[in-house]
This record gives sequence, C-alpha cells and structure tokens, in this order.
Amino acid sequence: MAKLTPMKKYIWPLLALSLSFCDEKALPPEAILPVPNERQIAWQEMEFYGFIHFNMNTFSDREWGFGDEKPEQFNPTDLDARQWARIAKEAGMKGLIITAKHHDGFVLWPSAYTEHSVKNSPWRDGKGDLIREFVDACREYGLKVGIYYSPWDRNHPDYGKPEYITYMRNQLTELLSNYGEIFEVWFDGANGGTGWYGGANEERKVDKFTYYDWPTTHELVRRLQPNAMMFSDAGPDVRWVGNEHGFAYETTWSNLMRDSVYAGMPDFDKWARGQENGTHWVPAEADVSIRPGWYYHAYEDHKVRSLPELMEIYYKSIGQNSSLLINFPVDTRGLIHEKDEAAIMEMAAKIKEDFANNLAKGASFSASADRGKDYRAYLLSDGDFNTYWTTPDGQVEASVELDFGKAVTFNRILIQEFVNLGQRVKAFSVEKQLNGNWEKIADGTTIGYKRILRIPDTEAEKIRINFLDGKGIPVISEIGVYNAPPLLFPPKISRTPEGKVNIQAAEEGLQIFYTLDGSTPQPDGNLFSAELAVTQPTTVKALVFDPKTAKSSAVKQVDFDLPKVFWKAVGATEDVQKAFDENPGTFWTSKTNELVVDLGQSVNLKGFTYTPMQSRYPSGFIAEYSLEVSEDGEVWKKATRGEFSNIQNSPIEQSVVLDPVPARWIRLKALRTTDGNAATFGEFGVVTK
Ligand code: FUL
Repeated sequence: MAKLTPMKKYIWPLLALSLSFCDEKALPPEAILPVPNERQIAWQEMEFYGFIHFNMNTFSDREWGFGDEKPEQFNPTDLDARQWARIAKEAGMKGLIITAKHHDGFVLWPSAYTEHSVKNSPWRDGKGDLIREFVDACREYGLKVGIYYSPWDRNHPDYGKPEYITYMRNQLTELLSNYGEIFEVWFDGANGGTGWYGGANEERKVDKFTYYDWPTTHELVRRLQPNAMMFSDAGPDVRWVGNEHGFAYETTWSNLMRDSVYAGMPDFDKWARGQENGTHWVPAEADVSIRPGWYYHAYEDHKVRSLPELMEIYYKSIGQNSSLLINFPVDTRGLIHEKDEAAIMEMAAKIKEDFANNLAKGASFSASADRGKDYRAYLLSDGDFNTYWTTPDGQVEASVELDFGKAVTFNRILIQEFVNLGQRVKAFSVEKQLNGNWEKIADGTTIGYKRILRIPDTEAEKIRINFLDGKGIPVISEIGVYNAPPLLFPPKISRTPEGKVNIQAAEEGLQIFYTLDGSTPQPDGNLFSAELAVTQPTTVKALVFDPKTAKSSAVKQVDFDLPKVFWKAVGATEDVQKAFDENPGTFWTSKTNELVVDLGQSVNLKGFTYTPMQSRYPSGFIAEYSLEVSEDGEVWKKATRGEFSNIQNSPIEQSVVLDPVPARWIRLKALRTTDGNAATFGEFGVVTK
C-alpha cells in the first residue's frame, strides 16, 4: 500500500474507536452510480451458465448457414434435451441459453410466422417443438432458461425491409409468451450481408443503429419478460466481452456509456473493458465454445478444450468481473458429445478442488478503519455477499489484514466488491508477512463482483490487502484465500516445414510420451527424447507425465499432413514463405488477394486449411474464397467456393472438406476480406489423408 505515515497509523485506530461509540448511527455508504438493478443482481449471482448451439448448421456442417437450407435437413436421430440439462447441472451451471434462431433463419419451434422451422422437418414427424423440450428439461433440472435470437436472418425474404421487424417481434412474442420465465434474451451482434433472402441471393446491408428500432423491441421484451436480461454487444442489461475466447480483462468495469455505445457498432471492442465513468450498469458476459467452432463438426472431435484451457477461461472470466457462458455444440444425434461432457466435468471438478478450503475462514481479520459494528472486517469471510466491510466516508485508502495464526501456503486470492452500491476500486495491492517481514506479492486495478488473483505458491502468516484508489470508499463483501493444487499442462506439438516434430512440456522435470499411430499415449510407452521425422500425413498424440506424482496431463493431438518443405509460391515475393511455414504467428500479405502454391508433387486433395493472421491488429481476413487446382500449372479447375463465416470474431483455423480432386498447383483466392484490406495468410495447409 501507499506508505502509512506514523501519523496516519496513529489516527486510524482512534478513528475506529470513536466510530464504535456511534455504531448504532452508522449508516450504509451512499451508492455510487451506476448500480445494478434487481434483475442484474439476480443475474450476477448465476456467474456460470451454458450455451447450446444446435440448429440447421449442425446438419449443414457450417458455422453460418446461408439461409437456403431445407427444413428436411434438420433431423437429429437421438435428441435428448434432458441430457443437456443434466450435464449443465452437474457442471455447476445455473442456466442454459439455446439458439432458437441463428443467422440462417431456421427456427426450433413451430412458429406461426414461417414455414422454415421444425414443423416441416422429419424430426418428430414435424410435430416437435424443441424449445418446449428444452424448457421442460431445464425446469426439471432447476436451470434457468435463456433464448438466443439472431436479428440477422439470411432466409427471410423481407430482411432489410420494415416488414421483417414485425416478423422478428412476432417471433419474440411467441418465444417470450409461451415458455414461462426467461432469464436472458441474447441478441447477436452479427448483422447484415449476403444471404439467400427467399431466393433473392444478394447482399443486404442494414444500418444496425436504426433498422431494428431497438427501443421498441426492448420495450416488448420488458413487457413480456420483466425479469429477463437483454444481451447484445452493448446491452442494455449485459454486454459482450468483445472476444470469443471467454476472456475478460484485468481492468473490467461494469459501467458503460450505454447511450453512445450500441449493438453492432464498429470498433465495439474499444468498449469491451467497460468504462470507469460509464453512465449505466452493463456488466460483461464472456462467451466461448468448448470447441473451436460454435456448431458441431466431427472434424473438431479432437479439439475439445483441455482442462488447463478451460481453467484459464474460468479465471479470466469469472475471475475478472464477468459472467461465463460456455457453449456446447450439440452433435447431429442431438446430444452433447461424450468428449465435451468429459471436459466440462473435469472443469467442474477442478473448480471444486481449487476452492475446496478457504483459508480465510480460519484467519482473524482486522482493518485500518471501519464504519462501525455492522461493517467490520470479520464479515469478509462470512460467506454472505450482502454483508460487507467498509470505511467512514472519505476514507478511500484503507487496508484489511488477515492473520492466519501460523504459516500457510496459498496461490489464489478472491475478492468481491459489494457492487450493489456501485463498482469502486481502481487500484489495490496485496502484501504478505512471513517471519516478521512484509513483502508485496500482487497488485491489481478493478475488482467488481468477483476478482480472483492467481499467484505463485506463497507462504505467509499474514496478508494485507491495501485498497489504494477508488471512485469512493471501498465496500467489500468477501475475501477468500485458497491453495489450488497444480495442474499439468498438455505438451505443445510443432513441426518444421521439413517435417521435424518437436514436443515440449511447459515445465522442467516432466516426461513426454507420444504415439504416431493414433493410439492413446501411455506413461510406459514411447518416451520423447529427440525430434521425430514426420514426413507423411500423421496424427501425433502426446501427454506430459510427472514422475514425482505419477500424474499425466490430458492428451494433445495434432494432425499433420504433408510437410511443406518442397512447396513453392508462384509469382510472389520471398515473404510468401510465411504463409506456409508451419507457424500461424507469422503472416503474408497478398497484393493480388491470392496465394498460388506448387506442392512439388501431385496429391489427391481432400481439403484445405486457412488460419487468419494472429497478430493483435488483424487485417485482411479472408471472408469469401474460391479454390482452384491444376495438375500442370496451366489449366485450372474450380474446386470449391465458400465463406469463412464468423472469422472476424473467431480467428481460428478454418477447415474446408472437398470432394477429392487431383492437384499439384493450388490457388486460394480471397473474393472478399472482412475489412476490404489486402488478403493476409497466417497459415495455409492441405488435407490429403
Ligand atoms: C456470434 C455468431 O455469429 C456465432 O455464430 C455464434 O452464435 C456466437 C455466439 O455469436 O456473433
């Protein structure tokens, strides 16, 4: 903390003493606006809930359908919404939100306003209502129900005209009147562009600010579901965190200048951290899928997020003043895939393990100042969010000390602000005392509803949390101290263009076991000691093993195709190598918006991959592409054409499957980039296996 002068040290206890005489009169501190309303208070306690992405895209194997899909395509073989609810409940989630209508316009309930729905699908002989089944399952398991509704509709002929807004409101009325209480209505920010639009097959741009007349729609939702939170990029009740990794920020305010920031505005990410002086309470929600895509693709079955990745998400969302919305891409059976279930259960178990024992419960608390008997420091570990420690008016700078009575070891510190009176803290630090010496171990900026600091294993007899700066006096609900058991990270697997594979563990003293035949590596199998030559399409699987604890990490799998050493770019500069150097961290910009590669040998091409550039300030992501192939470098044949939907928000490797075609030369052309800039290539790859 800022150094206490001897004078200040002397005054604080006196102040506390004098306040204790007027205990009965100590009034709660005045709120600092903005503050959460009742519906936001109920929502913030949920913290963790799930997304279900299941709709037409599940069957067309896309992320964004074009709108020309047919209801007959929607045909889950084994749909069981109770399985989704059971898994969510067991994982500790408090609710589920389902994609009632995604950008392709297909709806999961028999809406009276469209034929493009389950009623014309083979599922349950056209008599099914998936929203009904979902809602019933959620109620059975005690989960709250949320509805995702895409304003953009690539199927509807009227999209872009005023009539469509009526359609949208009619459908919302159905959804919000017929299925009981809804806790969140999720309005997606992706909006406008190309689509089928009832056969028009064209691009339709809308003015995102005016077209939807949001105030009227918001009123409708409020009238039908007064307790529902409305989500969009910028609220009104809960805002997007600005990325699809599930990460909030070290500094995350729940305040937002809501009147000047609106859903779908350009550069929304500038406001993703919130604004210290924001006029409205619009907290962040971090959304992320348990796999790279939001929808199910069998080719991502081995890309389910590992436990370390999921825990990183947990700590960067819930641990950084945000709620967490994890998505399950329900598969074509209509079930959450076994691997996704296993992953979320591991995560739930690890969260329990990390927070199993709150060392703060056994500590004695004292404070440099408090506001009186109802606001004493011991309330910081009473497990009741609604009781809090705070200081006399004007006392912004203050500290709280925890005396464990003996040396304890810990690596997590949890702090909750009583945000119902406004988010305040702007700067804080943590010190520890061992053998009489105080030493700073951490500092931070905002706290908000919940902040969890992860620090290296630390031994201390006492800790002191110094509230250094804030928008007003600190008002703190809870402090927790925990010792989370270590986590073994799966190894990193990489390959050089020549085909040399390297496998690395995150720490020293660990062993790596691997396989090259697709089988699961075992701690008594192949021990990795030197680079491996992988010159044919091969699946490399590896795990990290700790000989001290005999524990293994999760298995990491990477599918390598042909090595790229003999590849040559046609008609381009040297830098072009960066487009296929097995390192997505480097990139190449193409002035002609295309990449032409000579593979050096003829292959049976079954697909290709494109990873957009991974730099902090992205540019030139390919949004629409064509792929041509040639066997002699002169006669070219069209192989495919399509779009990389959602690449802007989710800049991950894009995989395209082709009808096999012989090829030696390949031309990947950007027909459109997301920002109109010259196309960039982080990494290009082929699939021949
Ligand atoms: C995005 C959409 O475009 C994605 O497809 C997905 O639904 C995600 C949750 O929101 O904006």
